[in-house]
Parts: sequence; structure tokens; C-alpha cells
Amino acid sequence: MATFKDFRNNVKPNWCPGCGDFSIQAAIQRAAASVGLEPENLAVISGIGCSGRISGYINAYGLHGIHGRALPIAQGVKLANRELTVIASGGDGDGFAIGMGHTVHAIRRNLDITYIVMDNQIYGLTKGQTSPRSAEGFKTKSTPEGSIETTLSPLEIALSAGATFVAQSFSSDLKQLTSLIEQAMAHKGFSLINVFSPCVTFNKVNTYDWFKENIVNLNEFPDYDPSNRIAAMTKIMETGGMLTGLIYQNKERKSYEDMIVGFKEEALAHQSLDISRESFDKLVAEFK
Ligand SMILES: Cc1ncc(C[n+]2csc(CCOP(=O)(O)OP(=O)(O)O)c2C)c(N)n1
Ligand code: SF4
Repeated sequence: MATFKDFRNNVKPNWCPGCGDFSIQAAIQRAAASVGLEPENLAVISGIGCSGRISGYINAYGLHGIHGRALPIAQGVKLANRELTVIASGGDGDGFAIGMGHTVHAIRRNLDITYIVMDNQIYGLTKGQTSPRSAEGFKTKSTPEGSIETTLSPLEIALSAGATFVAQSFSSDLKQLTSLIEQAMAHKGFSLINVFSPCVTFNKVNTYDWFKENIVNLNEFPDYDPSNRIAAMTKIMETGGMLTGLIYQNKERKSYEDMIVGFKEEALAHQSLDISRESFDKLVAEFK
């Protein structure tokens, strides 16, 4: 059986020392091993950004795609091979700016994949511009007078879009994050995990200390029921979106794959795609 070390490769991450993304990589490797996966059972598909490099640092199938397009690729991978556990990942710019259209529709489509957003509330790779997750008043090179736009709330959007699994975590809380990734992988449908992941180089406001002071852990509410969607929305709003833990899960709704009549469990590559002469002629006749 694989251990987390089997999900390591020999590529040295070129993230800045202290970047939150290191812990997210470690959490994915630990979770993959603890749910009993082997590297050949996992595909990690990422977008573009510092965060997008993650697919190259994990020993599994991987694809470093294009900006904002991790989800269409990940959904294609899952449809072609249902036997794979598929993780899509990228930054808050990747998923909530250029890729937001895909994010909302992937959520409502509910394919069985896990989407991990590495949310540093800034564009890291392009050297520090304001992202949709930056706070109002946030000053960067792109908003020297401070951002005048409202901060986007991905958790509220996910719930409104019909998400079946919504969680949030902090890269420093490796135990909680690993457990949430394990639960997301076990969930039969689309799972969103938004992870606060400090950018130590460009974001001098949302630092490790700032997150520690502002995060509200769901552990503080022992009676909280993650199957209650209205309670989830209320709690997200009450905590200004700073809630961490498993916020909402709907175990009733079937995944997209399970609703396609006749969609087989085996990967396309394992199926015989031969077609009889009779069926072929019938098909061609339909187009005459
Ligand atoms: C189509 C396209 N538009 C813009 C860019 C430039 N670009 C690269 S990464 C990025 C944003 C990076 O921020 P984020 O997605 O939050 O990831 P981070 O680097 O912070 O991890 C942008 C705008 C690009 N590569 N492709
Ligand atoms: S620039 Fe920021 S997000 Fe990018 S690797 Fe450095 S610390 Fe991480």
C-alpha cells in the first residue's frame, strides 16, 4: 500500500520559502495515501499561477493546463476515466476571476471531482495584483488607491450554485485540511475546498498571523449541522466568510456520472469500442 512518500517526485518546488502552497501539496499527498490510493489512481489537474505548479510536484497523473481552465480539463479526464480520483486545483484568480464561469457550472454539474482552491487573496505569479478575493481598500500595483470592488464570496456562490460539498481550510492546519481532502475524495459529487494559503512575498496584509486571528473554526459550534443549507449560508455570512471546516454536504444528490443512463463504471480505455457492421450501418442511415 502506498504511503504519502510514494506521491512525492524529485521535482523541487520553486515556491517562495514560507508559501502556503507547500502545505496544500503535503495535505493532498497525505490524503491520497490515507484513502488507499496508488499514484496511478490519481490525476491532479491545475491551472496557471504559482498554485498551478502543484500538478508537477505530485507523483500521479498530472496536467498543468491553461489559466482558468483546470475544471473543464479535469471534468474531461473524469468522464474519460471514472476509475481515477481527480483533483483540480489553482489559485483564487484562476478559479474565481478568469475561470469563474467554469467554476459555477462545474459546481452545478456535480461531477465526482475535488476542487482545491489555493486562496492567497492576490495574484502571486504575476507579482501581486488585486484578485476577486482581495478586500476592499486592498492596495496593489493594479489598485494603488485601494480596491473599490466588493470581495467575492466563493462559499456563498458555491451554495447558491447548488454545491453538494463546500469546505474551507487554512494551509497551516494540516490535520483539518488533510481530513477535508479525504472527505472530499470520498464524497460522490463535486467538492469545493477553498484553502487560505498565504502569499508571503506579495500579500503583506493577509499573513499567517492575520488568518490565525480571523479564522472561525466550525469546531466552536458543536451543534452545527452540515446538511442544513440555510444554516450553512447563515454561518458563512455571520463569520464574514472566514469559517473553516466542512460547511455543507448533500449526500442525497447523485453525481453527474451516475445520472447518465448507461454510463459505464470502467474507463473508456478499458472498454471495447468495437461496433458491429449492423449497428454501424444503422447509425450511418440516420444521417442520410
Ligand atoms: C489567459 C491568460 N490571462 C492572463 C494570464 C496571466 N496570469 C498568469 S497567472 C495569473 C493570476 C495568478 O493568480 P492566481 O490564479 O490567484 O494564482 P497564484 O499565482 O496567486 O497562485 C494571471 C493573471 C495568463 N497566464 N493567461
Ligand atoms: S509569489 Fe506568493 S504565491 Fe507565489 S510562490 Fe511566492 S509566496 Fe507563494
